[in-house]
Amino acid sequence: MSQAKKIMVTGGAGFIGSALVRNLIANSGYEIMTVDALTYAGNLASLEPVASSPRHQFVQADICDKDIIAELIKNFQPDIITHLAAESHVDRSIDGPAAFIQTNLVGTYSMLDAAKTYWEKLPSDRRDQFRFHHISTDEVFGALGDEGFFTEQTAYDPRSPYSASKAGSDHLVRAWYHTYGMPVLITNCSNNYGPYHFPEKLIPLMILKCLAGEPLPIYGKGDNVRDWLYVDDHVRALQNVFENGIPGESYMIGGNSERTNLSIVETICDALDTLRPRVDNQSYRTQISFVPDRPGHDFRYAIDATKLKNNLGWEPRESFETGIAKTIQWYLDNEAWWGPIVDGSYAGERLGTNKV
Ligand code: NAD
Ligand code: TDX
Repeated sequence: MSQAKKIMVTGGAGFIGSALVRNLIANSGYEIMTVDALTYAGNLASLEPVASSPRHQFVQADICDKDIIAELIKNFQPDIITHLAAESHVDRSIDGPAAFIQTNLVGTYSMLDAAKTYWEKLPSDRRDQFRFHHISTDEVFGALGDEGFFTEQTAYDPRSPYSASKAGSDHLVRAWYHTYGMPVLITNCSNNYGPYHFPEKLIPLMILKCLAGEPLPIYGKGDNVRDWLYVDDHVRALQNVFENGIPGESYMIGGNSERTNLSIVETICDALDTLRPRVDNQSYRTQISFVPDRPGHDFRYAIDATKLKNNLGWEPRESFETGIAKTIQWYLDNEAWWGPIVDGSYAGERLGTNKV
């Protein structure tokens, strides 16, 4: 019997990485090593469902530490590296860009360098099969107006410290393909949402602020648009790409679910009015509060995922309505996961004003 294929997942204690690990352990035969520094955004509780699996191991390590990463790769002998570790919150990048430059740029370089040293020494059949899959964002393409979509051909035009650092990391990954021939893949996805999402991002933040009876801070007029992708649809796309994608190519992943921020918050309020009515029977919409805009706020993101659909047969399964219903119910049922975050160092205060 042939050995199970091995995947190293960086950032696997984060929101998307942990969804990838949980899904792969539940639905495939892969053996997985999760590598994560456990920053404020990493949470071992998100890996609880796979904690007893003999096919999963967790290692706490910083991707910027090239020697440790090289050692981990050499010992584990992965067939695939999926690279998700990053600083991921735009607002934090406005207040403190340094960590974004360090992890997203220096850390990605460190991963590429360690992966190349390993890949070059593999026997030729395993060398050809090896994949380095870099997980990136649609934010590298800048902002859209009312019309149009991002495609694989869209020119890079990042505007925030976060998106600039992700754009730089994409360029590094592509350079390792063109210069050294390393078999890389890049995916650029839109805004994810779903269970285990750290409550500083729009959707989980609004759900928990509703429940806490706090104001719901909407930046500007709430008319900015995002294309929402349910996280389990995203991880199905990631598996499809690292199994079937063509090295050197990139793939856009989107949810076909454009919504204004205000409509997202109103949807959450209306759902909670039914599922968990306020004691005073007022609507949660009364908590909506318009606050000064995010500096440099990109107006609209929207993805054309035709390439992924036509070439690899992927489409999202969740509509926004089904995905948001599952997400809200998950937060109502899983205070054991978010309670310690809210009670801990994270205060849910406004970030991204460049005043901290
Ligand atoms: P997240 O912030 O929830 O998780 C990031 C994880 O990386 C955390 O577990 C953290 O501990 C870990 N990490 C951070 N710095 C590290 C370091 N130096 N060494 C090792 N581990 C480190 O992020 P996410 O939302 O799960 O995003 C995952 C990836 O997907 C990121 O690369 C992000 O840029 C990209 N992405 C996210 C979205 C989204 O909507 N969440 C959309 C597009 C792309
Ligand atoms: O309190 C808020 N009020 C508000 O109006 C917050 C936190 C956000 N917003 C707005 C800003 C954005 O237009 O909601 C929208 C979504 O904001 P975030 O959840 O912070 O996500 P965004 O900035 O769009 O970036 C996300 O999607 C792309 C992820 O955090 C990135 O990692 C990913 O690359």
